[in-house]
Amino acid sequence: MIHLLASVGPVQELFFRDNGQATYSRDSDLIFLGLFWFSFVTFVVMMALMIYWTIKNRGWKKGVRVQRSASHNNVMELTWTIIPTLLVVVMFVVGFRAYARQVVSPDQAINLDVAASKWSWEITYPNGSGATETTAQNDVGANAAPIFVIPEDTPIKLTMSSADVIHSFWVPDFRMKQDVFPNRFTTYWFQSEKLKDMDRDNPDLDYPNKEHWLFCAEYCGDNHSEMAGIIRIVPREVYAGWIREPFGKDQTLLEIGKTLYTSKGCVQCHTTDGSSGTGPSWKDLFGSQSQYSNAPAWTLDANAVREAVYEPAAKIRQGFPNQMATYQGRINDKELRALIAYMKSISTYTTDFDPAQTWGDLDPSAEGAADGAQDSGAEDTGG
Ligand SMILES: [Cu+2]
Repeated sequence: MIHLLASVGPVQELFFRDNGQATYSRDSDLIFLGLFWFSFVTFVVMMALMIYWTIKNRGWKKGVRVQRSASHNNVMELTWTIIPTLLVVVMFVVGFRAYARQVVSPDQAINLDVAASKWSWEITYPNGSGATETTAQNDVGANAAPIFVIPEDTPIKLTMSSADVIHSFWVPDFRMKQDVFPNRFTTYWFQSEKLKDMDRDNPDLDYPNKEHWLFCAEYCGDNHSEMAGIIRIVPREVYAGWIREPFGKDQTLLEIGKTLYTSKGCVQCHTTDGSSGTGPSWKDLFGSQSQYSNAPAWTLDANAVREAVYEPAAKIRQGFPNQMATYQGRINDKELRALIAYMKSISTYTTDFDPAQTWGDLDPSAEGAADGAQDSGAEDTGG
């Protein structure tokens, strides 16, 4: 009935405006606006009747005797019990069905892992890659936000966990948020929309695309308001191509390191201009002599960086808290090398930095690995 009403153009425009993007954002909008307008109309009618009867039956007319009010009326009492009960049952059924659609993901959904940490979002794809692109610097507060590509018209299931405190995955366009906890998985699914040819949220891309902002909806510390990302819906063949080759072979390690610095969340604690942050600045860090509060001094070489990334508590830099979570399983070897290239490029203690080294240079015999990624990519986008 509600759906039938909502399909009439002007009625939809006035009462069921639908700006959502996920399959069930329509449910949410229908229920919210349906209840809103139902309450609005009920309120106006009841207030009008009350005022009318108050005036009509006022008891202070001179010479008119005030009537006793009725003490009991079975028909009326049954009516005002049964009708509201039925209305509440309808609200429950409609709401519960929409809720069930939100929480139960379809079997054929693509599974993606989401890791939240102070203060960034990471999505890990079936090929092991994360975001390979970010928004412009200063787009969200002082920082850039990672861009996550998602194939169009596909159910996507996110399995989420947090490395530190409670965060909340919130995409306003999808009308849903879900808390993300440490030591426990929560899930979230959405159906990406079908793209129309004229969809160009990002006009710089030469293919249709839709972009949805992702935020953290659970206050989680200093940079909570900058914990954002973009869900970019792209055509399936674009997604398949990206899964095959997340970073271009010709991209330099330096370029990729800069992207990863933001997309992996390093930017939230480490500056690159020497100013202080939660962790030491990367400016002039690589190759420098480091002082630790729980270990002897050490020259910060590639292995020291690796240890700091995968086992951050092993050596705590003097003057800094033991706050970093491990990036084991979240940054792979190649990505680490790209990050090191970036660190080298901004350190005066570096002697062996080659700015021309490319992603493809890292493994010249990558044929086998690339084929593997292609297989899993094709499998996952086929449905
Ligand atoms: Cu958060």
